[in-house]
Amino acid sequence: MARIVVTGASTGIGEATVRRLVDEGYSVVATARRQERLIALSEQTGCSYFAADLTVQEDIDGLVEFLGQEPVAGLVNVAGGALGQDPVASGAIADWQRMYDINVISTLRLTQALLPRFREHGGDLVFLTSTAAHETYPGGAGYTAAKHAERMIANTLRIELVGEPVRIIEVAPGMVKTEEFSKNRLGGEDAAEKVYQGVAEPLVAEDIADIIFWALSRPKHVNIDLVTVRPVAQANSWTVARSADAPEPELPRTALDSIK
Ligand code: 8X3
Repeated sequence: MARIVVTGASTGIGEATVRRLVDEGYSVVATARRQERLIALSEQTGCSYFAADLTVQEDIDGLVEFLGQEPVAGLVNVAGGALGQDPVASGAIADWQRMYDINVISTLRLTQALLPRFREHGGDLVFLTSTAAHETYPGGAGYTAAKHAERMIANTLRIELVGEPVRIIEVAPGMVKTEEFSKNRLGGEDAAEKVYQGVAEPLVAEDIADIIFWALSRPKHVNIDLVTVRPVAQANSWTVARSADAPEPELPRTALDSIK
């Protein structure tokens, strides 16, 4: 049974990925900061877990020790997220630094820690970036900068490791309605709800878990470089079809106003 490590496993896409991979017969090691959520997930799915803050090297080392010498077939880097939607002119430095830390440096740390095994025995590295890794939009620069940087880890590794038995897979979702992404970004339920208001069927975490499973389960000589995925109601980061009675979310409009 192939063993896969999934980060960001306490909620949203990470959690859905753990559930899907377990259902598909993988042995999954779930990691995230919130131990109580991991315990519940483990009880429900049978995954194993290790609570870790991936911004802390000691926790990375602890996770590697927990994994021991048993083979690891893959790492799915889901942990990350957005903070704020301020224009560049007033973006909070601390938010930008934190986004760089959780999306880029944490991913780098764990990737570096597991890479020697993958190079020796083969393995899959999945990077859950975002359409924000490919586009930008008013109010988005802190997040898009971090996601572009995370994507460069994947793009560069694919070149550096060419010919080695390591698959480098990027999955870049657009609008996915999850429990926490927009709430964490905008600081509250109400603001988060507006992001999805009037949008017919935003993607859900299970849609992305499905793609991650699909990419991992291709024959070993097939590398899915990139999957970009959005709901039908979204054309790009700033073009979203909403029902007539739904207001445009306030924050992007504020950001647009501020650059006029
Ligand atoms: C989430 C997509 O549009 O909020 O990663 O940047 S977006």
